[in-house]
Amino acid sequence: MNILDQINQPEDLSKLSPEQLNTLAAEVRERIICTVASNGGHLASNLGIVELTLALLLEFNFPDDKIVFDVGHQSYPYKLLTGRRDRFATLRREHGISGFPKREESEYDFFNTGHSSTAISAALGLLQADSLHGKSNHVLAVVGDGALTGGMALEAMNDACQFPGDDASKRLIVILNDNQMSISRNVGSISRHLEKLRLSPRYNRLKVRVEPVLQRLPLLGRPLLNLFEKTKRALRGLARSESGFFETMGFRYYGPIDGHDLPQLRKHLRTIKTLTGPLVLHVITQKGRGYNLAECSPDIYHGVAPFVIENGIVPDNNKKTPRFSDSFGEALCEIAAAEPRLYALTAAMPDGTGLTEFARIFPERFHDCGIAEQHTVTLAAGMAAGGLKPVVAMYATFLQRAYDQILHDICLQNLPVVLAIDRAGIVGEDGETHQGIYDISFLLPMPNMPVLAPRDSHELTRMLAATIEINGPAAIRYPRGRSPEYPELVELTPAPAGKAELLRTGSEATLLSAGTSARAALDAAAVLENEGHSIEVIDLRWLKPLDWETISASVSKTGRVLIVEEGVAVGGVGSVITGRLATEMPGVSIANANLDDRIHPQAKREQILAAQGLNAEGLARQLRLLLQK
Ligand SMILES: Cc1ncc(C[n+]2csc(CCOP(=O)(O)OP(=O)(O)O)c2C)c(N)n1
Repeated sequence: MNILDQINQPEDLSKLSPEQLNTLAAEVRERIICTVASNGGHLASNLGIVELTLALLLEFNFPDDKIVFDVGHQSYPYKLLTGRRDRFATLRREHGISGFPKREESEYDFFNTGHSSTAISAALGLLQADSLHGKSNHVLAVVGDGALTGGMALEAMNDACQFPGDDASKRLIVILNDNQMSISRNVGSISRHLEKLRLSPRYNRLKVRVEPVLQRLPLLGRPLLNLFEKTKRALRGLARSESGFFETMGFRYYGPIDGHDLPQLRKHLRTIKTLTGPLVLHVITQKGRGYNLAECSPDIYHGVAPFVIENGIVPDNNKKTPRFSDSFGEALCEIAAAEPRLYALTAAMPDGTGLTEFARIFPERFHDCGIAEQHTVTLAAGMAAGGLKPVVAMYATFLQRAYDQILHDICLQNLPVVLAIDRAGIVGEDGETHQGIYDISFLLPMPNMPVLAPRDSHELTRMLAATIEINGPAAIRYPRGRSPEYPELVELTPAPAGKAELLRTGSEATLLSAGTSARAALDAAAVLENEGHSIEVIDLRWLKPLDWETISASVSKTGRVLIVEEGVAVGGVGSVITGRLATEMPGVSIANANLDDRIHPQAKREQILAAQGLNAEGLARQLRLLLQK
């Protein structure tokens, strides 16, 4: 039996020799590569954190001590070694092990994460609670160099030193897992500062050896004590000049140390455990370590779909239509060639949002702000106020961070910023922290903000051009993955901006669909036609302002309406239309197909849509019920 299969809890690690621990590290990597190759998931970050995870589990006493993984996408080795090995093959599957920390999954998970830069705040909260409960354990926050660029991490560091009696923050240990990468290369002055620290480790190595001695000073005689006090002050002064950022924020800084040298890691962790914090241990790791392809291209193997281990290729059987992100990127390049005021922004997701090519062609009109969604949105507003036409490309789930900035900085000033909202709708295996299902509900109440949803990539291209013409804000939401196809609509002339579009005529019920739900809507209408019914299908296109003329004309003809959207029920376009029909056209039979007001955990996108009745069969079911009214 291999070693990994004998590790049922962290205590089992302490029985292993250094050689066995090295073998175990290799086995952990192999298990992660095999599982991610079959289920998809975050690969490179997990391969980079194996030795660090082993060291933390060996030197701290979880669950008495606690740990919070920032973002949480690097918690696979921790999961494998904290009693979840047997279920690890279910990673990211329906009812399986989550790809992120989950309190409901294990007593070793202390705080759920998924969005970046929350770990230090959460760790401080856990510490404060433990202090008030009379406990004196440590709480660790494992934070990547990318996550450290997020405003929340900096707010938490700023706050850490002012807890009552300073007791809680004294036991706060931030493990800075520096692999020099966010998803893409890390950006900004913090990243540059870390690079300086990596290049000048000499003094800090000395410090980690000297500090524990200095902390025992009161045991020494007075003259020696004074001498050591002076030395200590001098050392601290030097520390400030070299590791200035962290020391200025009130943290003791140690490192940088090699994150793949397990004995060294353990030695440093043993030392810092005896010191009073808050402190930062700067650990250098290599993203993708142990899988050559991921070492060479850590960005590509940050998050991957199932792939072939031998060559890294992701089989894709459905290359017929483009990915929405790619269509967006291509369309933006075309528009930018003719519109010199156009400027593209992203918050650490240039590849995911399809902006890589734009950044290459128009480097002077592209900016990656790092993991800083709030700043990105307000920066765009500032650019718009200065006469530019900024387009912010962001995943729906991360745009949630910038709610107030959209309202306060864009909408209230009616500034021409286009929000290109990628991964809108169900994302699937990343689970509840990443579902992009709230954007319709939080954007519809925003004054001045049109909200558009293309049914395919051609529509996305047209809508992008239309919104850039608007002299005010606009949001376009489109889902993850490839565009659906509509062979039955090839003859259709594109509708003008602001208009809904009749996709199929019918007389017994109207199916109003938002975005790519049009595909399932047309399929459901075809099913019902086979059963002898006549269903009208209208693509709303603009969820705000609504094309009420087209909607009301159809509904007054059919007397029945089913409204479909891939978003939560509360505050969605269905609720807006339902409310208006109730007052303006009483007597109409109304049904809604959308997402229940509850958490939607991980599963394949198609599984979740089917469970929520948002596929063709589900809509056909709802239509049959509606036709009985
Ligand atoms: C608020 C927010 N924005 C964007 C992301 C997407 N995201 C996931 S991991 C990641 C990079 C994190 O970099 P780092 O903290 O250095 O960890 P690494 O992946 O390098 O291990 C990003 C941008 C996110 N999870 N949360």
